[in-house]
Amino acid sequence: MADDAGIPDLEPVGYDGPVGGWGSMKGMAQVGRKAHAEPGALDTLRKQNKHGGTMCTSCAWGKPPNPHVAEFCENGAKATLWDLTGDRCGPDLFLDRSVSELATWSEYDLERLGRLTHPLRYDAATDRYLETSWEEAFAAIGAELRALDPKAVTFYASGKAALEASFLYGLFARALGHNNLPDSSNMCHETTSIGLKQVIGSPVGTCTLEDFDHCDMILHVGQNPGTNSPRMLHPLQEAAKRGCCIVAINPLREKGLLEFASPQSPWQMTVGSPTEISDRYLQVRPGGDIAVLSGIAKHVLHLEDAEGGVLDHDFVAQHTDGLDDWMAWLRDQSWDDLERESGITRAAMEAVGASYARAKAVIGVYGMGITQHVHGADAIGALVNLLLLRGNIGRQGAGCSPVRGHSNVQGQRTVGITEKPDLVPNDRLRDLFGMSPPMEEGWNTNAFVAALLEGRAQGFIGLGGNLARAVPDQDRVAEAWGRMPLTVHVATRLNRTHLMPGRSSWLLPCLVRAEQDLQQGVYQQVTIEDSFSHIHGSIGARQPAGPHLRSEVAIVAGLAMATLPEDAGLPWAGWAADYRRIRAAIEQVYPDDFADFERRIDQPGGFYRGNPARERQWQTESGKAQFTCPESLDATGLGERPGIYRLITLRSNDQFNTTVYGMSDRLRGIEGDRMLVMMSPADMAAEGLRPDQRITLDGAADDGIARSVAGLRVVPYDLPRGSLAGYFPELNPLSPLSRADKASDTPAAKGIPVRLA
Ligand SMILES: Nc1nc2c(c(=O)[nH]1)N[C@H]1C(S)=C(S)[C@@H](COP(=O)(O)OP(=O)(O)OC[C@H]3O[C@@H](n4cnc5c(=O)[nH]c(N)nc54)[C@H](O)[C@@H]3O)O[C@H]1N2
Ligand SMILES: Nc1nc2c(c(=O)[nH]1)N[C@H]1C(S)=C(S)[C@@H](COP(=O)(O)OP(=O)(O)OC[C@H]3O[C@@H](n4cnc5c(=O)[nH]c(N)nc54)[C@H](O)[C@@H]3O)O[C@H]1N2
Ligand SMILES: [Mo]
Repeated sequence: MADDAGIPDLEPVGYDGPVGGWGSMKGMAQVGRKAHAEPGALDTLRKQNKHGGTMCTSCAWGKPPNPHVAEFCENGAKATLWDLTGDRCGPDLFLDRSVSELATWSEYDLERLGRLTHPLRYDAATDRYLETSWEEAFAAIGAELRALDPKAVTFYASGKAALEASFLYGLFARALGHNNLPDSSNMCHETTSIGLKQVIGSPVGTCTLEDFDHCDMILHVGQNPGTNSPRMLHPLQEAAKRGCCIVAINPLREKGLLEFASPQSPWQMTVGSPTEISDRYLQVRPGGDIAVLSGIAKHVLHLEDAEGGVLDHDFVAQHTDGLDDWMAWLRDQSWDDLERESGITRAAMEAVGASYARAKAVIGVYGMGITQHVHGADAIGALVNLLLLRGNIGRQGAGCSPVRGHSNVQGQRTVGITEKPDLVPNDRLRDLFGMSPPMEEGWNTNAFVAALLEGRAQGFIGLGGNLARAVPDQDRVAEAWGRMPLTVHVATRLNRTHLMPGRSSWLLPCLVRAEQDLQQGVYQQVTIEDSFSHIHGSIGARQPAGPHLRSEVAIVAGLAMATLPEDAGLPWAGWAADYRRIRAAIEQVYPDDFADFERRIDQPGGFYRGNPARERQWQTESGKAQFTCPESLDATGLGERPGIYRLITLRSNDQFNTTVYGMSDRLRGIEGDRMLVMMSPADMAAEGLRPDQRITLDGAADDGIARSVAGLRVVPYDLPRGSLAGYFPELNPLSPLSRADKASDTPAAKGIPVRLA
């Protein structure tokens, strides 16, 4: 039953309840039709996330060694079909349309134009992007880059480019003389990179995919698997069938989680039946996670006092630091405060605490719901405090599992995409390549935005992404962006950031991962790292979308050669000719992670680059895993102010970040548009609002800057009172640059203070 886009015929990954099943098949087919996907796309899907195939460009969920017949999900299929569209956005299209005109189009309409096919140069006189040659583009960009102060140049990376291109990109920046390497991770799991590292000494999760087969409790905090990592539904379903207790902590009752949080499993909760579902689904206030996790922990400590035998005393004594201080802090937290800040009843927190005290192996899963807060790192600390009490890190079926976003975002950091020079093996770069890497800290995403707004940013290269739309203070950024003398984008499809040209602006079209990457007559393989620190080979089999496209590796190498002095001594051409040489260089620079790299790529399920925290070696300041006291129970840091709502910005089921596939948020039952705000019926009644009424939201940050988004349709939704939810990137003008996680600078996209205009 393949439809006219030649799509289904294959079952999506294992799960066939309401989240997967026919609904998702339909969603996929619709995108397939809309994307005008090429017939060969089906073959790519068949091999997606399997050994010898292409690794999905959607999320970073693990790729099992024994894949399902179809190891892809609805949204992974959408991403592939979107990449393999038959539509082309060639130079002709720009002849009829000025850049100013295109800049008024929506993300959705722009991306639907299809794949970029030619290198393009912005012509200010006609306000058009015009066809150019690679030679002209490289030479002109190289000359511009040489003329600029390298410290005013930014190289952004958006989590998709594979290890090979990312490694070269980092080297290029350092050879040019800057560490301005912001990446999408700065807006995403930077809180993990800093916060998790502080408490367990590892900047990444400690679990592997197999751990999900052995846990008997999952604390699932602030992550939406049904939409953002649908292949995770399979292990969740298996776990639920086994009787694993799954506790969801989320202000929205997300469909993908509700099904598992239903009280059908044999696990018995301690609280009576009418509240049973919500006891497993803690509908926390935005930013209430520190309070709820601390409340759960408080009850665990109470049970230890009352009954004993709850804490893993050996583990705590041998492996942790700071327990006494934290227990003293926790004793001071009243249940009233914990209830008020979390919006969860004491009974519910105690019920989960009692389950936790009995569970043998617990995994703490989390996502943007806790990382994107002013006290996000403290929320991660609160989750880790709880896990440490019973030694739930560093053994089978237990651990901490941040669900990463972009398919190679974790890997980009592993191979040097970072603004922090102390995360880079600079000595090896000196020894191996004769480089003098800069030692000053560079710009992360927020620092770049601040520099941009102050007129200090002079040149921008984007290896993918749509940065002007993804950052906070979108309106202010849009005004400033075109003032940069140089903007360059390596991209697959047109987006809004491309349409904010600087004086010298270039669009460089690249291959997608599913396409053949032929260099010197040999099809090249690339590698990516998933959320579980497993490295996978990925090979593209589809014909490229046009003869002029180049690989990201070739483009980065081309730019580097055109910019750096010839005697800089880095073998760019040789690297671009044979990616095995890049992997050999990665292995030399990172021997611990990538020993025997080339051979191990062939391992089904990827090879594990290891994680000391999993072995209970804690690379923290104290040398132990750290209990920590949060600065505040309220992760938003907002407190209570009359008339101020906490706005959550999140993803629909029909988008990948700023790439909007359609207007259907199927799992939330919302269809038709994205300019909306979800609100609890009780708050609607209190404000005198009707469903579908259009309202304006004003920003309410106390930094004196006016922010506003108009024309938002009110959608009644089951949310805690005082909170609102709507879509990223449409609501980003409301997100203030001044509000970010204190430890990591991750924008606080989940607790945005707003009021109704
Ligand atoms: N299909 C698809 N897949 C994707 C993406 C995509 O856009 N589309 N994006 C990718 C990327 S880059 C990333 S980073 C991930 C993002 O994946 P997620 O981490 O799931 O990110 P969000 O969609 O922003 O949703 C976060 C969840 O947190 C909840 N939440 C909001 N505020 C709070 C809070 O204060 N506390 C708690 N406990 N929960 C809260 C929201 O209700 C929502 O369920 O997904 C990746 N995968
Ligand atoms: N308010 C709010 N803001 C947020 C978030 C939020 O939850 N709320 N989430 C944040 C998060 S978690 C993230 S990760 C960022 C995302 O920020 P970005 O990573 O900057 O944005 P994307 O939408 O993923 O980038 C999409 C563009 O990448 C290009 N592209 C697609 N595939 C490829 C490829 O294979 N190669 C290349 N070179 N280019 C490609 C296309 O041109 C496409 O238009 O947004 C952040 N912003
Ligand atoms: Mo992300």
